[in-house]
Amino acid sequence: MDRLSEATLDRLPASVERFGYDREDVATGIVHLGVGAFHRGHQAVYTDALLADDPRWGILGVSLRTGETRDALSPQDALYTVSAVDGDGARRRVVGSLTGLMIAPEDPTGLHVRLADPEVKIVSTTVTEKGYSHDPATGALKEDDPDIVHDLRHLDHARSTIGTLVAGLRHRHAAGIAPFTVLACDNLPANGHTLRGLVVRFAELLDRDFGRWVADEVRFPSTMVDRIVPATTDADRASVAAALGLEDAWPIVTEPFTQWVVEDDFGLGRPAWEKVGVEFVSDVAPYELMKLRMLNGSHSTLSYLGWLMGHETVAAAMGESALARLVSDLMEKESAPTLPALSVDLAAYRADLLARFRNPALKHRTWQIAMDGSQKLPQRLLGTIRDRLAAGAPIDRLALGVAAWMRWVTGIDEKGGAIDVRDPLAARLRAIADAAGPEAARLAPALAAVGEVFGADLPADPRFLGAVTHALDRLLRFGARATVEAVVKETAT
Ligand code: CS2
Repeated sequence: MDRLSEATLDRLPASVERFGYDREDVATGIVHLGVGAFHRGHQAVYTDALLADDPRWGILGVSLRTGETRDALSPQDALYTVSAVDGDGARRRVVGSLTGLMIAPEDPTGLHVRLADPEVKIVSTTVTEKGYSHDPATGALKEDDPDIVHDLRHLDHARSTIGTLVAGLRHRHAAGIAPFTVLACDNLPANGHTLRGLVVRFAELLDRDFGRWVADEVRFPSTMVDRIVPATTDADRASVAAALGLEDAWPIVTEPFTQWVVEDDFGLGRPAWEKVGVEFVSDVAPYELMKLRMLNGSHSTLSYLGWLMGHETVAAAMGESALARLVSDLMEKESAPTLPALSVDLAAYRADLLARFRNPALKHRTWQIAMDGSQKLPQRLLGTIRDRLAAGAPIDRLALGVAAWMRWVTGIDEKGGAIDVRDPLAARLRAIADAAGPEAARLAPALAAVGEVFGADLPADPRFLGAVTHALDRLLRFGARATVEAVVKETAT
């Protein structure tokens, strides 16, 4: 079968949409760090929709570590298919907004030249929660992180996201070119603000004057990003090939829903993304909190518990009625009450989320969402817990979510089999769990003492520790299914 590419584009069936601009006219106004599935199913799609109107904003996709994306997409001229799927079928579109692909470690100098190009006005990031070299509980730069230590000494060969951004800014500063805007697009709390703190700190450690320039001149708008984009499978590749009549080595399969709320604070202009559905606001924080606490908090809870019950996908986990009820109640009764006032109907938002989780066409693995929990828990569940405790409100369901994570990181499932725990702290968490043994009264406080996840306040709060220990005890004794059923029954009002 021939490959999707510029040369084969006109063989696409009419059922597949395609971009309506000449790619020769497209300039590179954006460099994106972390050109994974999420970026290609979200920002690159919004951008694709407006390049016909304004060709200044093509995207150079950069991988900071491995070359898989470049190797898959370069032979197809950086074209790829996005399929939006649900129970009614699939809508497919070939996206052309990537103007090129680079792998940072292969050509750091070339990347820094591109970052210094005045045509580049925005540098955006989706490098996952663990890609920011920060302490998730405080948001501070981990100055002893080996990549940060390396990058402070060898900025020309920067490995980290922060080092790469600073290398680009430093070249611009030296050449008298106005800085690009840094656009954070990961699920971190106050993502732009957090990234600003990290970049400014790194720049100050290099040189105080340069640090001041970064603090004064560079804009870091925060964003709320939302689209469920599971990892692509071989079955996805096969169904896309069948629909296209052409091979696409790395298609994206996602849901129809998409949302992007962005703080309108760009130093050198921006694409008119509002024409294609992006919401520009002056303060993104309330949207971000809503999304992280409602969607991601329940997504993680659903995934740990669903996986422990033996469900491979989110949709299958939602088929457990008690579990579906638990996450619905978690959103309604524990997360929503902590959110600031917003002109969003939270009951409708919750109902939409439950329907999105049930999407039968998405094979979103619970294991994928369970990954990197140490980096996700603070903004998904622990902030909500802090607000609930401050209000003297109960935290039973949130505590069960945290306990399910603790159960997961022990690395041993309910049948005694191994769990493939992927987390930057996996080895340390496992060692703590092994030393404590399967006794909730020892295990819960030992894991809660991991400061970069729980801070100093939560482990010292008997209400938090009591609720988590109780939930973990039940999970260890009776298993996830019986525990979820019992909690749902007890908390029903
Ligand atoms: C998920 C998110 O993998 C995860 O941890 O919770 O990637 C989720 O699918 C997105 O945030 C949805 O916008």
